[in-house]
Amino acid sequence: MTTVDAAPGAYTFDPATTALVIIDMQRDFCEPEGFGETLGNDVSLLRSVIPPLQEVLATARATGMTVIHTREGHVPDLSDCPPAKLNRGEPSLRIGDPGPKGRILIRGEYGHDIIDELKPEPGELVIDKPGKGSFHGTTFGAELEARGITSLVVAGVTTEVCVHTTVREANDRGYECLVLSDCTGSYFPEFHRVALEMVAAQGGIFGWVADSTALLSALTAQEAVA
Ligand code: TIU
Repeated sequence: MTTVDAAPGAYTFDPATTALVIIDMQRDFCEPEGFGETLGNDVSLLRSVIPPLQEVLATARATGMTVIHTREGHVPDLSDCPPAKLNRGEPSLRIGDPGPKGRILIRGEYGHDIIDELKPEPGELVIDKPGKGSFHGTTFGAELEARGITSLVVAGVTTEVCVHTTVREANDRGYECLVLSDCTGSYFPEFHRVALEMVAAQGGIFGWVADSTALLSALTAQEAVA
């Protein structure tokens, strides 16, 4: 077992039954002219996540941890996008509209795919999800069960939306979740801070929070022993 110095206390996990889950590091959220920007956000705020997450991803791969990527998006005919999502707010372009990076948040389009810096390797699972959470409308839960995964190290964007929804869904299903504070990001720095506090408050009501340095030193110490 490996132990990470985390809030609200030590997070103990077995790397063999733990998945690194990278949420929605897609061009549509992290680059200009995608879904995030059409919602009125400054997407450059998410880019600080990339360097530490690249390091965590490299270490997870080197130590043989399961790596899972998710992508938020919809089928081309939008049959999996309810009006409650499609008609929300006043975006300059709606989901499915043609944008500079292809149709906004549509599977198969350039903008929908994961950024080059965090490109999945062959053999890594990529879960396409129609919602904010990773379990709703996907095979994510079944894939975790098939692999014997019991703990999730969660990174990606945005902290208070898709990361939070996934962690809440996972916690209800019995998974122990560690959220990486510097590998998650939001268009709203205040929401990021408070979202992380919400995970670890009340004795860890949804899970644990640590930065990537704490995770990496725990994984490195474990490698030295092995
Ligand atoms: N992936 C994810 O968080 N989807 C969003 O729509 N996030 C926003 O913050 N808008």
